[in-house]
Amino acid sequence: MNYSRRDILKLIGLGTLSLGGGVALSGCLPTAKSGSTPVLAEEWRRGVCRFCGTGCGVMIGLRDQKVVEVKGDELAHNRGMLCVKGSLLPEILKLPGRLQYPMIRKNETLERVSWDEAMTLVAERFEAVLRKQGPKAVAFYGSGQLFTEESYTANKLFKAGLRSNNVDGNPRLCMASAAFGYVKTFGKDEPMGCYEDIEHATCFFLIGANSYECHPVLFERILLRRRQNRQVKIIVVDPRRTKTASYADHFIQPLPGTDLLLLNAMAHVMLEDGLIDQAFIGEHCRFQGNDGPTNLEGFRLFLQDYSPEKVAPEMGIAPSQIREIAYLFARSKATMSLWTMGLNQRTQGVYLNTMMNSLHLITGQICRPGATPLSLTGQGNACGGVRDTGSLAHLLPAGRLIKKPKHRAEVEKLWKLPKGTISPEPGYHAMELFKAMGDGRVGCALIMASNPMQTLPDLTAVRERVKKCFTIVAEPFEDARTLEIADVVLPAALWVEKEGVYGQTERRYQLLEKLVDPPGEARSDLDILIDLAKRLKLDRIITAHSPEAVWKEWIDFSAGSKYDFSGITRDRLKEERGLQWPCPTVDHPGTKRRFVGGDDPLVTPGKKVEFYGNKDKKAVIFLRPYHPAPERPTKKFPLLLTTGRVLEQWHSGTITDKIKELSNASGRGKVEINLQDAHRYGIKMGTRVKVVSAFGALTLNAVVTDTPKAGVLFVAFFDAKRLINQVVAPHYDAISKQPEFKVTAVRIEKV
Ligand SMILES: Nc1nc2c(c(=O)[nH]1)N[C@H]1C(S)=C(S)[C@@H](COP(=O)(O)OP(=O)(O)OC[C@H]3O[C@@H](n4cnc5c(=O)[nH]c(N)nc54)[C@H](O)[C@@H]3O)O[C@H]1N2
Ligand SMILES: Nc1nc2c(c(=O)[nH]1)N[C@H]1C(S)=C(S)[C@@H](COP(=O)(O)OP(=O)(O)OC[C@H]3O[C@@H](n4cnc5c(=O)[nH]c(N)nc54)[C@H](O)[C@@H]3O)O[C@H]1N2
Ligand code: SF4
Ligand SMILES: [Mo]
Repeated sequence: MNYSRRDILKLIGLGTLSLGGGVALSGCLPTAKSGSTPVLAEEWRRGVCRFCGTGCGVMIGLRDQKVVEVKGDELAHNRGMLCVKGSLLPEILKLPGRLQYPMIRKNETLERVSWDEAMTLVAERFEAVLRKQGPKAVAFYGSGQLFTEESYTANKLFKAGLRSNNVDGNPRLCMASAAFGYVKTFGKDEPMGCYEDIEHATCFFLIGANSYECHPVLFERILLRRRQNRQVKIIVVDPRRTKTASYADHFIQPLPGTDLLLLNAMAHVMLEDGLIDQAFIGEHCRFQGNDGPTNLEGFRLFLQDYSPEKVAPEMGIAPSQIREIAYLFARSKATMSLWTMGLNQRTQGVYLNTMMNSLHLITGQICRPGATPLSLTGQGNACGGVRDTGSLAHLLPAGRLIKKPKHRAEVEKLWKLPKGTISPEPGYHAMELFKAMGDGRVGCALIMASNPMQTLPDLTAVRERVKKCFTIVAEPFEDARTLEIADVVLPAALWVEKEGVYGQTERRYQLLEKLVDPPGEARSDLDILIDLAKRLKLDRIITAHSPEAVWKEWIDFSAGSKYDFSGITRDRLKEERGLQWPCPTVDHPGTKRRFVGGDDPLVTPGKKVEFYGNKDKKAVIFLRPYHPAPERPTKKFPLLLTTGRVLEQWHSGTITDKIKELSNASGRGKVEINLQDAHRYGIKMGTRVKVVSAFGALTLNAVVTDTPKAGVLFVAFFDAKRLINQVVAPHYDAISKQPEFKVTAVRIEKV
């Protein structure tokens, strides 16, 4: 797979690829159909892409015990399609800079040691801190990129074994607002819809999602749907005219941080103009105001303040645009909403998520093929690995909460623990954890499959603070910025160098088998956790010692819960292209649409729709007042910085920035500035500018473009040598604790 830069640009260019006689419409490669790749593989095995939450099935070609090529799995949900990152998967196992052996920091430098020496020290430090400060002083920071078995084991080791609820991870930066949104509305987390809804929808509402670059295979599917049916409309809401927006039938370009005005105004129009589904609301919903229960009339009164005319000026858009999309959303045969970080990474992230659910409920655009709210998951295993297993500081497995005595008792029984083992106090969420690591409250922390010293907000302060804590980092690459704060480094296996299960956006679990050996002495995260459990004399709690055994324990645990996937056995995962839960028995085919009778086995027989996550089986419509983001343009900081991603790079770039073809195509980190602003500040293409906020500063080259709205700057966060998170503000949502990566007030200075 030797793509030149020109090839990559061509591949991601528009309409240049052949797809089963047709044309690929976005940044995807129809690799399964590609005839140009020479066939090298001796053997083909099934797997899953390690990158985004789309969770594409891949066929992995092996030769001489090495991965030599991949192609999209034609029988998986992605139907043979892969994006550029997926197509280059074989490269990720050949990258330079792999950590080969454990290291311990001695006199400032990391020095090679044996696994035994490293793990002895790790166990000693955990024990010492536990003895001195108790369970609240130890912590685990994990990832939506660990396998389910790994997150489950870490969660159990800490919450049951060490009695510490300090288990959190990067999904806090990513999915927390969406998870809270689902729980608030429907009583349980995880989307109800599925990818197949794309083939039924007639209106797509994409808000705060740049799917062309971040979920390319799904976006491709949306474009194909529109090509086949001219009635289909795409609405995009984004402060930047992204590649995604360039395909929109209706593009709304608000100022960052103002979306709740838009969603409330859409609801206002729907109620005033009779676009709602009274029968559906009456049967399946109840209303909740800030001071207690209310009703449709209460909702109508609340929305009086949100007429399009009132809110449009603050958003920087026209009132007619709001009316237009409110009608489209409500009147289309089937409306599917897709959203990601533009809504989640916001101080009103949970409000925005519940409001998205509410728009579907009041219009009855829900629980029918094509009609569904679908929050897109970022990482490949944030849903299956972290949300389902409850690996966050306030959660317990399968939709349970630490603060509920009944839930703790259930988990104690399932894990065969003495009553009262699980601490009733939620642990530190990510933002608090990294404070606690700095002020002595947390003395020993294990970080796995995340690179927080590049990806947390308010990095200038955080990087200085955390040096105090004894930190262990399990990581495959020697240049990950988090290694700078590590006292112990553990070399980790990557992707198909180990075995495990991924669970993606549409509740589908898929298996990845181990196909090659990791380099040097690198080990899987599961092996590291099991070793640690043994050394801490907790092997009576961590009894499952292989991915297969952990999976068996986990599916048995899920039996009878609202997350029931006890029918998703390892054997079935080996045979089938993933399975969607609920799936309570081995002969159950899995559930495409949750809460829908005839499809979801947990719905009472005879019912068409049942929101069984809540006791009264109703979904909740909340009245959500808009508050401006804490960061607003001021005289000193007149612009708004928003941050995010580019197609070719994955997060902190530890993997993708080493793949020449990808890093060439993306270029270095830079600041996008609107033509108007550039003119005002005398900035040209390539001018060196310093982006300054109240929290930090960073110098970058400018790119003058019409992508961001006037007054808005954009910087992607992949570049390890240009840490934009030094500039990003520390604010977070009061409910989900998810940081507001998308809105920071800044100024620019020419350098
Ligand atoms: N290529 C690539 N793909 C990825 C990833 C990656 O690193 N690289 N990461 C994966 C992960 S973990 C995630 S979470 C997803 C993220 O997927 P996305 O959320 O689609 O990606 P982002 O670039 O973070 O942000 C999306 C858009 O939100 C817009 N935005 C900013 N502020 C606002 C606002 O106030 N309102 C609205 N409506 N929009 C706003 C930005 O301009 C941006 O275009 O991508 C996944 N896929
Ligand atoms: N400014 C800004 N910052 C953001 C965001 C944003 O939109 N704007 N988005 C946030 C979001 S949504 C997310 S999800 C986070 C992502 O933040 P991170 O998870 O911190 O970013 P990654 O680069 O994916 O870090 C994963 C690390 O794990 C390593 N790794 C890969 N595979 C394995 C494995 O199998 N085992 C182990 N032990 N290590 C492995 C990688 O080399 C890498 O160092 O970033 C957040 N930060
Ligand atoms: S869309 Fe996501 S899962 Fe699919 S190939 Fe691309 S990065 Fe991998
Ligand atoms: Mo994410």
